[in-house]
Amino acid sequence: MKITAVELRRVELPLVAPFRTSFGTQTSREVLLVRVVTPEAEGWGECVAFSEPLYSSEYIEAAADMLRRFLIPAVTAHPDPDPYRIASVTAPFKGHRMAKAALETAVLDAELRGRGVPLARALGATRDRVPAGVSVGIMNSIPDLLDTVRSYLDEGYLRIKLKIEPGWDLAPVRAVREHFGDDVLLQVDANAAYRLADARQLAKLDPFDLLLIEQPLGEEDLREHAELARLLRTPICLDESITSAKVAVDALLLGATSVINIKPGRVGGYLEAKRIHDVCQAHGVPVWCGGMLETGIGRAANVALAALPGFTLPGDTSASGRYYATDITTPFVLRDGHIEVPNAPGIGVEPRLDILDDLTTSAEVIKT
Ligand code: SMG
Ligand code: MG
Repeated sequence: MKITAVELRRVELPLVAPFRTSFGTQTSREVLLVRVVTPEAEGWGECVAFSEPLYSSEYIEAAADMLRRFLIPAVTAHPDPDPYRIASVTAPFKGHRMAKAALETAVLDAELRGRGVPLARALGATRDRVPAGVSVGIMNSIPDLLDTVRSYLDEGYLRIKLKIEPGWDLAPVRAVREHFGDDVLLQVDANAAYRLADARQLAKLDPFDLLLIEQPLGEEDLREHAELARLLRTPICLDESITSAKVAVDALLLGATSVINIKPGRVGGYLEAKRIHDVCQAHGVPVWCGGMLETGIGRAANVALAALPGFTLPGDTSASGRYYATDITTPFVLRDGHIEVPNAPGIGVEPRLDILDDLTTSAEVIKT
């Protein structure tokens, strides 16, 4: 494989509605895209880092710097930067998994397009559509929340995830259960907003039969999550803490988690994400595909991953319209509560260049 150029492009898309979590409110999404050019094809990768290091330590400006100064030079200097070799080429540079994932995905996309192979097939997908869940932000009031949940259920979403934080946990869960019943697949996500001392409060969620509670404690609190798991009936599902297949195995063996949210960006790419899927599947541990408000580029790849057989719970793989009035690819739509898996080569979608150009805030091409 030969890479002739790599483009780093930053775009900004307004969100259809503000999205509030325990760590902040977002009204637009700034995205870093990586485009890899080879003689045979072009490939795209979306870096899932946010503008600020509030979800995790990574942020867009750092990812761009990392790519420009270290990752792209190392990969393009390699005589044969095969996608399956990228992770070992970038391994000497510590951390920055979201930056690494974006580059690996772009190279993988280019390679698969060159060979005419869809990403879903390359990863071992067994389905042509995936069930869609939706993540619902913290709202100003319970009536606002109920209106929002009602409209998502009306659209056909098959699972609701409520963002929670201290002061917004029991009341929203109770209200949603009371209004929409016990059959709704319901889970909550704290984005690390609690401490082990909050175990009693979190145990009050037990009677509501939630699928899981996502990342109640801090990213590095594996032992505390294991302790908390012993105090709750609701299964714990780690998100932020799971940064690799190795950490996933450690967390499972410690009893810190019994379900895993797989986000390819957080773990360094789709190949590592598949490893987590494989080890979880072998041990009967359910996994689902997380979301980072991706554009159609990142969403296409996530949906391909979510079509693997071990993804037994609906993911945060919502339709494009949940986030953006205008997406940079043909929008993903909800049909019967499901999203179709792209079956064209590579990630299977093309950016709409006119829209992409309109939303671009900066671009740089690194020639090799
Ligand atoms: O892409 O639908 C999406 C967002 C899903 O809640 C979501 N993601 O912790 O799982 C998570 C959050 C991280 C982003 S919050 C701005
Ligand atoms: Mg989460």
